[in-house]
Amino acid sequence: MASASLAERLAAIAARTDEVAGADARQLEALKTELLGRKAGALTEVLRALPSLPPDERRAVGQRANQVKRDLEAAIAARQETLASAGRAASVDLTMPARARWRGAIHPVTRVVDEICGIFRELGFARVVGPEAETEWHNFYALNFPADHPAVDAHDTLYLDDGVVLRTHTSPLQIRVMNGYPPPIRVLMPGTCYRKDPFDASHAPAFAQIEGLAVDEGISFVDFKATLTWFAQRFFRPGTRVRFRPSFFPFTEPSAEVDVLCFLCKGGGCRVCKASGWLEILGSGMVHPRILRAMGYDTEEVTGWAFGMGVDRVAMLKYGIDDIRLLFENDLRFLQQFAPPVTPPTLIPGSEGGGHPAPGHEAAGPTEARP
Ligand code: 2NL
Repeated sequence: MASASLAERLAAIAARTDEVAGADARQLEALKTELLGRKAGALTEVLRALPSLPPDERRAVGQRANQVKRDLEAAIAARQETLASAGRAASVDLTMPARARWRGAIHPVTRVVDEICGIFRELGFARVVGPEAETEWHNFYALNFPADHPAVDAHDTLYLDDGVVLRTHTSPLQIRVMNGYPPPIRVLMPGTCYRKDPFDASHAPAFAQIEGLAVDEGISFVDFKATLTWFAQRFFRPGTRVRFRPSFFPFTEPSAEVDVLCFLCKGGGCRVCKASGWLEILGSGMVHPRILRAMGYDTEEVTGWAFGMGVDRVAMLKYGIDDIRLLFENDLRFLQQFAPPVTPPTLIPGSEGGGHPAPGHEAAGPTEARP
């Protein structure tokens, strides 16, 4: 009887399901074609023959055939997944050492600028930035430079055009602030400045400067000395000895250079302080009344003080860097030394002992340089 033979063929097909579990990828493909193939698969042929059965048998055999088909398909899918994950596992070497994380670092000059701005921020100083291409007027004449001052010479200054220079200091920005705002003024101005200088261990044609300016009614020489002394002790260390040495700048009167006691030799004299025992950190003074008057301020009421600092030099002192060119070369081996320390792994309570640190929490050690 046709129905008996269809049921037998179904039973034979169902018995082959066990073969699936042990098949390799090629055998699995062959089994799929042989049993489930659309054209001549054994099961496909059984399903195709169903309409020849009497209705009562057709229903029972049909249900059985669909069950066998679902079982076969599930077994084949499971075997395919097992084979695929075994392939993935074979390509991972779990004994390989972990790759160190690349940690970004803040440039030492940026760090020093941020630190200085942070210290003055506590006193209410705002941070201001401005143009690097400046008019000769803002860069020199508004600052009380005489026209025959050597700095105005094309020998020292990079001229972009007639009357336009690459700023040689950040002071022109102070002029822009005083021109634009009434007192009280408390500003800090970090920025790159340019001079026709050689590029050697102690000079660079582009350098970082930071200037500070305080202008208000009744600002005195005492405010000036006290603020800069407080700053030096915050920036270097508490108790740092500070001295004000008389000096000259066209834009301040009186003017002073500020030194701190050499923190390397404690004043005894060494290579870094050139045997003087003191380190010069900035130039400063009371803003020249001629500048304040040109800004329209009444100098009977309004006074001010200002300072300018070479940030490259101070960063070099702070971090013991002996060649300014290192600050410009962007050599990752140099910059990596300013990366923050690796965060120690966080222990989850109860997980102490054994196990490897999480990725990114490897013990400190040489870090692979990967930009
Ligand atoms: C130095 C000296 C200094 C200033 C900069 C300044 C700006 C205005 C008015 C008055 Cl608008 N002063 N700035 C004052 C004294 C010194 O810089 O050796 N810098 C590296």
